[in-house]
This record gives sequence, C-alpha cells and structure tokens, in this order.
Amino acid sequence: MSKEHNVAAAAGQFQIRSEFLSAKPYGNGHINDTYCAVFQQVGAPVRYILQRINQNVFKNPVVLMENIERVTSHLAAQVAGEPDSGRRVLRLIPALDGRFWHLDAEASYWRAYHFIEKARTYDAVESTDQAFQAARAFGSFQKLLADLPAPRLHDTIPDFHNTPKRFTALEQVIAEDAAGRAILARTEIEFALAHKSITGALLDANLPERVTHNDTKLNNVMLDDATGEAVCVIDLDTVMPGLALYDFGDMVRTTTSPAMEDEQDLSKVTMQFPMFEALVRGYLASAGGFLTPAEKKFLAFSGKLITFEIGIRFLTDYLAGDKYFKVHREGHNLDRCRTQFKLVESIEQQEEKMNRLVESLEQ
Ligand code: ADP
Ligand code: GN1
Ligand code: MG
Repeated sequence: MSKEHNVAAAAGQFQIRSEFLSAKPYGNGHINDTYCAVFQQVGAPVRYILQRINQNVFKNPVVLMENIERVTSHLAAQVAGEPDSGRRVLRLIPALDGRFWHLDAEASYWRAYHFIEKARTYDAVESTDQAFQAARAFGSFQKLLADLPAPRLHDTIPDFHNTPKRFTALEQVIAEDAAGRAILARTEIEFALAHKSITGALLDANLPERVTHNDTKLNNVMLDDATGEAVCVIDLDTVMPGLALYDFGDMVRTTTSPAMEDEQDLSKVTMQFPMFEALVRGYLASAGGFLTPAEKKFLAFSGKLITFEIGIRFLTDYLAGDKYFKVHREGHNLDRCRTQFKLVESIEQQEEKMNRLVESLEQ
C-alpha cells in the first residue's frame, strides 16, 4: 500500500464533507509526515494539511493531541473577533468520531488542519523584517498562553531542552560508535566536548517555567504573502512547559544566519548582527512586558546554547546511524551539525556586542 493511498484513506476519516482529489508530501519538517490534501468543494479545490505523527519521536500521540487541542482552543478564544482571526491560529478538523485524531489500520496516528492560505514559511531568513515578525509572533504566542488554565500541559518529550542530558546522550553514542562514524566526526566531537561547561547555565539560573513552543524554527511561523506579517505559529507538537529562552534561543539559531541549516559551504554560515537586533526588538515588543531581568540577561547566551544543543543532537544522531531526524543524503546530519557549530563560533565572536545591544534595548 503506497503512502499516497494511506493519505487518501486517512483523509476520509476526517469531517471534510467533499470529494478527495489528491495528496502530496509537503514542507521541509524533519519529524512528521506532512501532506497537502486537496478536496473538491462546491466547484473549487480546497487544500488541507494532513499529518502522520512520528511515533518514534512522540511516544504518546493521544496526550500530545490533548495538548494541541487545549492550546489551539485557548489561542482561538484569545484572538476571537480580531481581524483575520481564522488564519491566526491552527484549526484542527475533528475525525468522524469527534476526536481530533484518527488511528489507522497500521497503528499510525493522523490529524488534519485547515490550510493557512496566502502565507508561507521560509527555511532561511531573507530580511530583518522577517526576523522581527517571527520573533514578535513567538513572543505573542508565549504571552497568549501565559494564562492557559490548569492542569500543566503534558511533557510530549521529557527533557526536550535539557542540554546536560543531551550532552550525556552524545557522550554515550561517542563511546558506542555504533555506526563506526566517530572517525569521520573527530573535529565536531572535539568541538562539542570543549563546550561542556556551557550546557547547564540556563537550568542553573532558576528561571521561571512558562508555556513555551520549544521548536521556534523560522519555518514554524507562517508569514503573509502580501504584507510579510506573521500570520500563524505552527508545529505545536512540542508546546509544553519550558523556559522562554528555549524559544528565543532557537530563533537566533534559525533566523540570524543567511544559510540553510544543512548548507555545506560553511563560509556562508554567520550570525548576522542586524538579524539578531531585529529578533530582540520583535521579541521584546510582545514579550518584553513579562520577561524578568534574569531572562533578558540570557537572551544572547540562549542563542549560543540552543544552537549548540541542536548541533549536538544532529551529531548524536549522525553517530547513532540517523535514527531520529529525516535525512536525505549521506552525511546529512553531520552537515547540519557543522552549520550549528560554525554558528556557535560566530555567536561567541559577537556575544559581548550582542549583550550590550540587549542592555541598551531594555532601558
Ligand atoms: P514538522 O513537525 O515535520 O516540522 P510542521 O507542522 O512544521 O511539520 O509542517 C511542515 C510544513 O508544512 C510547515 O513548515 C509549513 O510549511 C506547512 N504547514 C504546516 N501546517 C500548515 C497549515 N495549517 N497550513 C499551511 N501550511 C502548513
Ligand atoms: C525538528 O519538526 P521540526 O522539523 O520543526 C526538531 C527540533 C529541531 C529541528 C532542527 C520534535 O523540528 O527540535 O530543533 O528539527 N523537532 C523535534 O531543525 O525533535
Ligand atoms: Mg516544522
């Protein structure tokens, strides 16, 4: 049975009252299988997003969907009545049985979303305005979720941003060298080991727990085609309790370098200061009111730490034999690791200046 056929079958299980036309793989996510499905609706084709949840990564899709349902309903209530509210929050489509997921015959979990039209995601930043827009949107996302009613959200991936634990996992795969690749990554292993001392800094700083997105890649926010404004924060699988700086750090990681995450020409990878400034301005515009002085102090550092953390995750997966992230070529995870470490170096070179900028902006 082809995947395409599975998508058609899964599509039929959601409350979309029209004829299924086609589906094709969509987007550049590393985790889930995302499809754009087209249905014939009163004479015109209408698009939907269908996703098969990666159960190697998300062990409990039912509680994950409970989180997403709570988060999207809360956000929808917050923006109700505002212009364009229908596009500003992801909208789940219920399955025929009324639940927000469908379990197929192969034990795969599926969900469906309304397609956000006239907007798109970017894999690499193109302008400071995009950086500002993305940061303001992720800051506003945190702000709108600050009063999410109890209970605490489920941890969909425990210790997701626990950098010391990520580091221990790396040490283990280095010791095992299951895929015999350690010899090919000697420089990167050395770089990682030399940075062990930074791993615990955020956890040791006693920062407040908040509801955070935890995967604030630039391509997880949709920007309007006409105005360039951020329309909607997407990819909500990792929304759970976390530190605000996990989100800001991942913005620095994905929105300051002009290069793609898997760029092989490392001379293109650099932390562009104007992009960082736009991120800080955008983030403070929406989150400045609730961030504590201690959180603000670590804004620049969080960029270095989260970039390092994702770098060691790519390295760990490379050494383990590509078990976690989707890869599309030989050495893909190692290439990704190299861009992250190059960016860490670039941040290190500019860290003092970055800190000075943050201090000047929070006055
Ligand atoms: P992954 O977890 O694999 O990264 P995402 O949820 O980020 O999956 O989706 C992958 C891509 O699909 C996104 O980068 C975006 O381009 C597109 N996408 C996701 N949801 C929607 C939506 N509701 N409307 C339009 N495009 C979407
Ligand atoms: C994955 O799902 P996606 O592609 O947006 C990963 C993130 C990494 C990112 C690196 C659940 O994000 O943690 O930072 O790849 N998501 C998960 O590009 O592990
Ligand atoms: Mg994504």
